Amino acid sequence: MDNIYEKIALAVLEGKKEDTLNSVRQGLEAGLDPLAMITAGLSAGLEQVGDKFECGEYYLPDMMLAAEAMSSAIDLLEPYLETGKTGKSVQAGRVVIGTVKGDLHSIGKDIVIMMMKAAGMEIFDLGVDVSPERFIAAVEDNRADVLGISALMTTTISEQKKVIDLLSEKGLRDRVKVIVGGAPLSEEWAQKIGADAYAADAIAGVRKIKTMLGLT
Ligand code: B12
Repeated sequence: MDNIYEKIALAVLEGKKEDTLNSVRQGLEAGLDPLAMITAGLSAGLEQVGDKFECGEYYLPDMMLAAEAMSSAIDLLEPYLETGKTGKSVQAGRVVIGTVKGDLHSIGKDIVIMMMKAAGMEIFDLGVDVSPERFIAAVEDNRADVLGISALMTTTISEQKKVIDLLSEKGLRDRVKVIVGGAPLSEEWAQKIGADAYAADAIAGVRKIKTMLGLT
């Protein structure tokens, strides 16, 4: 079974979409947990892609191919996750979520969204490259309980602070819980910018939201 995770990771690393999809299908047939395929297979492969990009072994097109392979596999897995986890959907919070301005990374956010939906939360996905003003307008318009802010680059995480500062400026800070996420972040960063919570991954994110909303 470990072998399938390795095959999935390798297919992502090599940017081979069809191989990735075939290995994931194989995993489903073998009864592997879809979430484990995401974490131990797809994400593990993408992590290595990031490392290779950082040391100059991979270029942008390599990273794009890997991202495309991963996104297709996530689309394939989504229905299995949603039905597998909760069965009946229970409303458990209204969440506005997006990736900050200047940042086009969507994969992590989309996994978080999938897990939130599986937990019965209502999601308002703003996509990527979202300005502070759009975040704030969406919080107001959708009467959000929670605002999720994703940022994947050291050069864009400061945008998270801008969103939280604007919330305070508009007098909305007490109305909504803010959770931040993204690979370069830390608990310390979240505290420094005045977020209510930080989560290192999608599962922790859902757990923290439930705790913040008093649902557990
Ligand atoms: C795939 C990828 C891309 C794809 C993105 C495709 C897409 N649709 O998302 C493409 C090819 C477009 C891309 C472009 C670029 N990228 Co890029 N990319 C990556 C890569 C390899 C993987 C990111 C990813 O999807 N990880 C997998 C997911 C599952 O993990 P995750 O995003 O961390 O999300 C999890 C948690 O963080 C958390 N989480 C995330 N968000 C949130 C939000 C909330 C609310 C919560 C609770 C939790 C949470 O939960 C998620 C699931 O568990 C990373 C390397 C890395 N190790 O991160 C580089 C990386 C982020 N990219 C990098 C760079 C430099 C770029 C470019 C500037 C390259 C260039 N020269 O153009 C551009 C920037 C474009 C832009 N303006 O945004 C650098 C950033 C360096 C830095 N400054 O910090 C990295 C770190 C690579 C590296 N090692 O150098 N990239």
